[in-house]
Amino acid sequence: MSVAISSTGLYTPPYSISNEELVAAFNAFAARENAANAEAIASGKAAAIEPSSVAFIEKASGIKARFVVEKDGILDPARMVPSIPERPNEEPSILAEIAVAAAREALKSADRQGTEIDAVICACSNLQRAYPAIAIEVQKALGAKGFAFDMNVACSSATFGMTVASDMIRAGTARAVLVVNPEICSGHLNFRDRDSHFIFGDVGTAVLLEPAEAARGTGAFRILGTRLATQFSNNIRNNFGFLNRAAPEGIGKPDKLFVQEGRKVFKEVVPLVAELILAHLKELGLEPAALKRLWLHQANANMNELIARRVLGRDPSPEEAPIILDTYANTSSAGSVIAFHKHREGLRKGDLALLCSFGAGYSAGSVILEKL
Ligand code: CO8
Repeated sequence: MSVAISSTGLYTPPYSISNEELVAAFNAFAARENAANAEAIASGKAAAIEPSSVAFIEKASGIKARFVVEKDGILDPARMVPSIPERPNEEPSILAEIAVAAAREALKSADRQGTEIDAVICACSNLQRAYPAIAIEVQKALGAKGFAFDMNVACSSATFGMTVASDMIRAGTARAVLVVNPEICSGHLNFRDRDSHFIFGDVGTAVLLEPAEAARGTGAFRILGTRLATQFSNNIRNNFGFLNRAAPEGIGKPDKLFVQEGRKVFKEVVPLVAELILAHLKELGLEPAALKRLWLHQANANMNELIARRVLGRDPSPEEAPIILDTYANTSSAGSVIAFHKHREGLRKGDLALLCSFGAGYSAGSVILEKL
């Protein structure tokens, strides 16, 4: 039996922050800190915080703006953290809310009801709480049957989630599986860190998987194969966790947020991903030239160009390897799903394409698709 992606859904938060706005807030924060530490800086005991730059951000990453669930707190130089009030347990949690919004769009475009779903996987890089699982809250909100669970493989959560869903459908564990990817990256981004303050945005995506013969969506794709890879690295790390309270001296330190060695990540992940894709194509007996579209993880525009070039053996056209990070920034696991959601027109029945993620872990996932 073959499995298909029958539809997708996207929730885009209401606020966008341009590079100009973000850099103005960062530079106001830096000026405040430098003024407060003027003596230490003058005596060489502390280093001044260097200003951020719009031109640098755009050139180094391709990012021009990002969507966020809350904007004022991020842009307040005295705060630099989104302001997201806690909600009573009786109300939907924000992560479930944005997952449900994306899921409803996916259900609608596949002409399915929530009751026809028998498994929900919430696959994302930052879960709001330890338990109960966000996925179970989403399952209840949609009136879905069966079971639900959360999983986290950072930026590769969506492709790993799709692999699990596809395998479960083929094994008969479930029939229609929703994989949701709610990513509130602004909650784990250090907006006071010049090296990374521009990288992430918030979003929610959903992918509905079913047996290919049952797929009703107009933009459905058969999954020809999935291939996953992981390789341990400390170059992208976040030490936030339940044991922090057992070592209170570390609470609030920068390592409890997203931290990376961006250059090393770039250099090490590009070959890892290109090799994964090429090995996957070979395993399926397919030529790289047969790929009509590459929906790649959206972390860095230059990185995507390099990966696409290594796979295709030539420069990709903008249509072949669509970029959405200019307006969404890096949305962790949701990035390649947004690219797929927004840029899958123009393909004909039988055309081959690739959806691919890569990120912390390191982790990478390749999903080879055929247009139905
Ligand atoms: N403004 C001006 N100058 C700057 C800034 C800035 N904001 N930041 C750095 N610079 C300066 C540096 O100081 C440096 O100066 P000098 O040359 O004098 O030392 C110079 O610019 C160059 O700095 P870098 O070498 O750091 O810059 P790069 O060209 O490497 O670009 C990038 C930095 C854009 C971060 C790039 O390295 C990159 O995109 N790398 C890949 C990153 C990647 O793919 N990461 C994946 C992580 S995502 C993931 O796995 C999900 C995790 C879970 C999500 C968590 C949500 C928060």
